[in-house]
Amino acid sequence: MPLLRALQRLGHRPTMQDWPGLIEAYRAWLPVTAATPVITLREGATPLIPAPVIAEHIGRGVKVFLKYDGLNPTGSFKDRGMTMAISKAREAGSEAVICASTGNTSAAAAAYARRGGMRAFVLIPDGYVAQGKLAQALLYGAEVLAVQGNFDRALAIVRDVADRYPVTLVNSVNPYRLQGQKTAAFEVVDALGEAPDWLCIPVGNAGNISAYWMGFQEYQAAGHCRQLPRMMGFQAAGSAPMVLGHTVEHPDTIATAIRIGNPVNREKALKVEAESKGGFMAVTDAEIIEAYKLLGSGEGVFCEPASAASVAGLLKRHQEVPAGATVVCVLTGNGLKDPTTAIENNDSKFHTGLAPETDVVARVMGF
Ligand code: AN7
Repeated sequence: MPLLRALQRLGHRPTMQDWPGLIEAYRAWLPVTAATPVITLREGATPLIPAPVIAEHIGRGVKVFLKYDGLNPTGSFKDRGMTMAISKAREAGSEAVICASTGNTSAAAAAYARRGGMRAFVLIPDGYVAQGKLAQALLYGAEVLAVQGNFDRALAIVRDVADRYPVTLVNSVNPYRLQGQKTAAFEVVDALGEAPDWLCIPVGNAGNISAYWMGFQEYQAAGHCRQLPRMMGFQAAGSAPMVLGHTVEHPDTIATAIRIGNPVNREKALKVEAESKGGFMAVTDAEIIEAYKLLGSGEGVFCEPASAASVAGLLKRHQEVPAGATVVCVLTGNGLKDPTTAIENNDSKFHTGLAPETDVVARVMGF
């Protein structure tokens, strides 16, 4: 930021083109070399938005910010991991990638793979992917395979396929994914000038919480922040293996993005919990929807239901937040991903079938 201000004083008007995408922006922190073909859609640099309405619900001078990663090119944080995973796959000469997905990974994998000239195979749980995400995977040119099983089953299959055939696995077991995703923590510290006291984040496969922790730790080791946040991971009550301490055979929640019963990054995430003095907690679908609506109608921020779990969790645990603390809630995906849930869950007035007359409209408005 100081550099940008200095450039502005010299008459430079900042534009989006100043942001080269996260690999170039954080190249020194990432496992790339001059030989890595950078496949980017200029992801990253997402806003950290103050959330005064949520802060007021909590009170005691607590400051709340939303890391709105729904503003990435395909509308979710998955772009951070995918620019890395796809660039490295291309570097290794791969011609096809595969993933299992509750939706967002499939959209990101499809976009980046096609941009890199590769085939993208995506396995999704048949009937449990939000409409916008399916639309994206298809439009980006993925080969979509809907299986009659949940995400966990689909992940087991793609791991098998990637073991046996010449396709690169780009789920978060691919280490380059978490390397890319850790840049979100860098951006939070770059924006605040320090790490927050709490980091609230939705948890499915537990990759993102592990990536954030890696980012905060690396930044602290380099002296970019003094403290580390407590990492607070929130799962949907019907899909809460990290909270229950065991696999959930039949995960269920309105937040289909985190409808995951057997998180592959379980061990990493347990370490994050211990090292950060954080915790995993469950929020009900009703609590998720309340937070989702409050974010929309109170803050003007439209995220998908899974993302709202971070705010639902903060509201649920608000008494434990120290007075004056700074809290960042990660909003992992854009609300436009899942229009069905928004249309079915809101408190807004929607008058239909009105006669096209000024008097009629005015009367309905209450005049
Ligand atoms: C909006 O797309 O697993 O705990 O296949 O889409 O790192 O798994 C999505 C996960 C949170 C959970 N918020 O992140 C997939 C997929 C949104 C998500 C998560 C997902 P992790």
